[in-house]
Amino acid sequence: MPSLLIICSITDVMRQRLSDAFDLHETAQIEDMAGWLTSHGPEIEFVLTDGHLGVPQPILDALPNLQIISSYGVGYDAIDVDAATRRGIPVCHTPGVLTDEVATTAVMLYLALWRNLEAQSSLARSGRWGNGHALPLSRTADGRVVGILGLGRIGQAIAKKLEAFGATILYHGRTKKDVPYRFHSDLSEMARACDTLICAAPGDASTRHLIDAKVIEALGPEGYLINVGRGSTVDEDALITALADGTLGGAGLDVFENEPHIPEALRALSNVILTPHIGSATVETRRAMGDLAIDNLLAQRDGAALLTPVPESKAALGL
Ligand code: A2R
Repeated sequence: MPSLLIICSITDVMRQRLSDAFDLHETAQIEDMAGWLTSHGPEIEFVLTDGHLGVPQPILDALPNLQIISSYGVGYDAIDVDAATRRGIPVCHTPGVLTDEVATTAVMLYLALWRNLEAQSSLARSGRWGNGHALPLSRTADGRVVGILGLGRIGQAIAKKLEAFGATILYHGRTKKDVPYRFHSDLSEMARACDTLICAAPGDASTRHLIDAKVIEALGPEGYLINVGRGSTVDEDALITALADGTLGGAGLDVFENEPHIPEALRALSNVILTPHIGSATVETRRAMGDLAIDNLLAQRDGAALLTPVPESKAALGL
């Protein structure tokens, strides 16, 4: 059987399916990675990873016979697609199958922020309810103006779900789309016009710190920021300063600049909801993502057309 190097953590269902088709090698179980690569690197033709771990350069360099990198996620900023392309290696990802789940995560953070869910839940759990303890009224989540940065698959699914809450949708991106929402070519201007700014854009050089101090200030003391895209899109230091001094009302964050590290100063704030990058993390969606990531590996093994190569591989390698 062909050899597969697994860099990310996988579910038992995935391991079962993979072991029927490949000889599995998992980096988590290899003690001396450099030594192992020297002796086994040339055997590896297939790599499975995720959007967070990518393929570290020393590993990529030590796999001279690599045929494909299949990533278990939609974002692929941690993978050097250019380096892979130069060697004719396609990179595949799992777009579409996680769209609704990540959008639901954004809506969950949206509702939790506006209705002050974390503090209300803590009060209920504390046993102090009814003894004169009550929190100030929250603000309504209905009828808000929501600005979406990155109206792609996930951004559009968020817009659809928030329509049920009577939201007016604005969006900012590189291109104006044929959608019934108002386009803003200027992100700060959109931030000034909305109550909640939701980021669903990918992490790359073009989006790095796009949400900076100026955008955060434009969102304002009554505004909320939600990020389900990539941590690198937000200037985290500027965000922490603005949340601490009241320049920004609050934030719901599922992604961070230096995962899994979340700065202590951010964790200490009471006007934030923080989740550990769980956008797609449900049994059903992870199963669909795992299946698609494996189907891409099997297509490569069988010489069939790849199902979901990333756009850059598709264009450069004519897939
Ligand atoms: O190319 P456009 O105009 O459609 O905009 C894309 C937008 N985008 C940007 N917007 C503003 N400034 C940029 N520099 C920029 N670069 C990209 O992000 C597009 O509307 C959106 C991405 O949509 P999709 O490619 O359909 O990706 P999907 O499946 O919605 O996932 C988005 C990201 C992933 O890359 C992960 O980082 C995360 O959500 O899970």
